Amino acid sequence: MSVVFALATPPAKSAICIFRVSGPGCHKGLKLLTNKSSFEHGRFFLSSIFDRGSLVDRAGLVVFEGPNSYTGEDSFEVYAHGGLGVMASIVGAFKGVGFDEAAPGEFTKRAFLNNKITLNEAESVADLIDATDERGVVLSNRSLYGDMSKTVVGFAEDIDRIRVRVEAEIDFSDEGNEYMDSSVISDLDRLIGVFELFVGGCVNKKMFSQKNNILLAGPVNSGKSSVFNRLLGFERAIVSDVPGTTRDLIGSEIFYESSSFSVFDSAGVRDTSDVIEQTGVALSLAEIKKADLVLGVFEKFDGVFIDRLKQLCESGVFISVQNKTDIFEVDSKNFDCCVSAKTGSGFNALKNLISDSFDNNVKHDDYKYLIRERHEVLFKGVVKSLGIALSGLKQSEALELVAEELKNARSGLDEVVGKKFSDDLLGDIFRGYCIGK
Ligand SMILES: Nc1nc2c(ncn2[C@@H]2O[C@H](COP(=O)(O)OP(=O)(O)OP(=O)(O)O)[C@@H](O)[C@H]2O)c(=O)[nH]1
Ligand SMILES: [Mg+2]
Repeated sequence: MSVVFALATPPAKSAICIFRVSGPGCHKGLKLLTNKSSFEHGRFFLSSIFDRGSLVDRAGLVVFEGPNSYTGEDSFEVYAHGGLGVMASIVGAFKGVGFDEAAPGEFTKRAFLNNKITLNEAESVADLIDATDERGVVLSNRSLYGDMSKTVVGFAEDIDRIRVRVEAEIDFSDEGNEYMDSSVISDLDRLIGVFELFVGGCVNKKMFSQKNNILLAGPVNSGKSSVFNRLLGFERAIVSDVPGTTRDLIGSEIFYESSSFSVFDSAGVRDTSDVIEQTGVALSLAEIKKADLVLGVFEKFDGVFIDRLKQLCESGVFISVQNKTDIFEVDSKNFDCCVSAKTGSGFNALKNLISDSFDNNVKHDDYKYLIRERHEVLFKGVVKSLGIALSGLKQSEALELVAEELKNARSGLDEVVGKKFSDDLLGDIFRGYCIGK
């Protein structure tokens, strides 16, 4: 393994930047960079860093000795001043002592290859970094630091124990003895039940992170773009008094309390002869069907229009919002929420409504672990193999086939934790990581 380095913080001007370095021999390189002959391990200290004799920065350093490090290798971290010039100079200094630039996810990949973490835990590291709200953090942490790997390995061992009993059965029958341990069937039945319960407690990241799409829809000129901007806290969409200003979907993220949402502004719905606007309107109508939450923005009550939007809302929740309450009379009888994008009045109530509607929708406490598509496919395969094995046992089919299915099930679980993996799989998993993780 070579010595690799990477910037672990974004490549932008900041108070400090952090570099990570890992690989056998990296401490030798650090001696050249610092002119020091030894280091105290696991303790923060200050040191000058030199590039071929000239001072680059006086920085904080922590040195780790393998296997007691993130990667399991000798490694160290540098906390330097966060200037772009300093960063470039440190990169030059590292290259000068023969360190190589790390690939995305290289540190976590090494941690996996050095048995510091399982493959699904390595995946959870990326999921934790990807998480944009508290729910994602809670679930990724459960997969990363909880007992998910241990549970999966436990199931694999339980399957093995049953397979050993089935194989003993095969040996018995080879010797002409008829011996059927009926508890094998009930034990496998019970195991399948417990495993299915475990799988039911897992939520696919794809499904989970696709939630929380909010769409602003309604008639032209009702102030959708103004409400959108006010929700974001900055001027993202163009606002004008010309009806039909917004022609396209405009998206952004909002963070409220511990949640984040994707919000989209859309073209006002009206009959128009303008071809571009027609396309925008068609897009709005299509998006209403897909959104998790539609905020129908109106100036005044229009029951027919509101009903039309509600009907289009196939899978999501609909909230009717009256805007421009600074110039129109507040109509709280007919609207779920009354706001003024101009003055900001009513926006706390609107944000609470949004937040509550998702809290009711996505009960993340129902789930224990955040998993990926790869895990879901493997878990489904395991359930299928166990089911075939069970019906094989019940119908006294060839026990060799039953043993084979149990082996397949075990192998699926091995792939989840990474006891079995291919280079292609590792490539696919780590390609999407941040540099420096
Ligand atoms: N008085 C008042 N005017 C508002 C308010 N919100 C928006 N407006 C005005 O209403 C006009 C239309 O606002 P937009 O936000 O562009 O409305 P829109 O619904 O996005 O319009 P289209 O994209 O054309 O469908 C602009 O002149 C805004 O300044 C409000 O709360 N009070
Ligand atoms: Mg608009």
